[in-house]
Amino acid sequence: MPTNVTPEYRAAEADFRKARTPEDRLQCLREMLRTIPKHKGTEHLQAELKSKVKELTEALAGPRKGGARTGPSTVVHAEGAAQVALLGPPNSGKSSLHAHLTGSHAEVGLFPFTTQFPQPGMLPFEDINFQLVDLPPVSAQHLPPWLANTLQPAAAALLVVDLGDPGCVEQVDELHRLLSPARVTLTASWEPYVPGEEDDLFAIVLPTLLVATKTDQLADPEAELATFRELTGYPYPALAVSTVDGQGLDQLGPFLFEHLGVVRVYTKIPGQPPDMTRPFTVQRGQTVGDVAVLVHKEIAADLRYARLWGRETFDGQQVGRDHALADGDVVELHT
Ligand SMILES: Nc1nc2c(ncn2[C@@H]2O[C@H](COP(=O)(O)OP(=O)(O)OP(=O)(O)O)[C@@H](O)[C@H]2O)c(=O)[nH]1
Ligand SMILES: [Mg+2]
Repeated sequence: MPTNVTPEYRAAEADFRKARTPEDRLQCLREMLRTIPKHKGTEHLQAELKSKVKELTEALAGPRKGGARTGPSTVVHAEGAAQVALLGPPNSGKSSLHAHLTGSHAEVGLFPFTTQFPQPGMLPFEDINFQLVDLPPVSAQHLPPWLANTLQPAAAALLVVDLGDPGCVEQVDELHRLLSPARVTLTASWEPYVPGEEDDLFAIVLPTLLVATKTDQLADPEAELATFRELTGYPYPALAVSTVDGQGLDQLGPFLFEHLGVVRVYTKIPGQPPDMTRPFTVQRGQTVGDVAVLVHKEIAADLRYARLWGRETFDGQQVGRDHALADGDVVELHT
């Protein structure tokens, strides 16, 4: 944060860090631009804010007929328990994986650069879904200018690699080199990332799972995966899969559920049985107050207490808004 900023700017920046949807982020960016002190020391940040506003405005406006950009939208609104982006070199099997896991009709090609635009799809896991976003390859030959913007709502990434491709080590190195100037960092840590006041405002930090594909073509997938990890030094947790024989595919949902710390919360109305069909999802550590916000903003504002049924509480226990929830909890919100 620049020095000598007004409380107004400070608040706008804090809101920006918390904003989850592209629309909210754009609104916060505009407010930051309006309230930032206009002097030499902030010129760089002002310019950056302006370019981010322009980028996001254009992305949200979508492709225009006769405009410079054509094709589907590059903004994918997060849905389900979390959004997870598929990143990887050309032809590594991202779209095949997407199609198998989500039932999407993501185009699979014999040749690299088949996918050109983001494609969302839902991976079902028990009674929730994860949103997987298929993406074009990350390669120096063609890097979509909108990629970082599209990755913004993602909570995590799958780094999809074909270990049978002799160029895979170089390609994955290149992918990291290309993401870095776009301020996208892949990390092996799946602990929730909480940005501090001094952290890069526009950084995107994605917990990453290395997904080795096409294992049906490898003689000894686990050994080749171990060699790849040793050679590259990439510390990501890893999973070996094949869309041909199905290896490993059923492990992805449980991995995401566990590592993203998903907590399912069921709601009930006083005197009625709980709705066990559609849970709200929060992250481990989130509270009754956070669920209330998901149910309804007004309920959240007027919340007095909640009654809770769950594995870690006695039935009907009265708790406050700061009570942290556990997976499977049933809550009754009282205003
Ligand atoms: N044997 C085998 N082939 C696979 C597997 N997954 C993908 N393929 C093949 O690999 C090729 C590329 O697959 P895609 O899913 O289009 O790869 P992609 O990463 O989406 O490619 P781009 O969109 O160009 O980046 C296709 O010929 C697929 O049939 C797998 O698990 N086993
Ligand atoms: Mg593809």
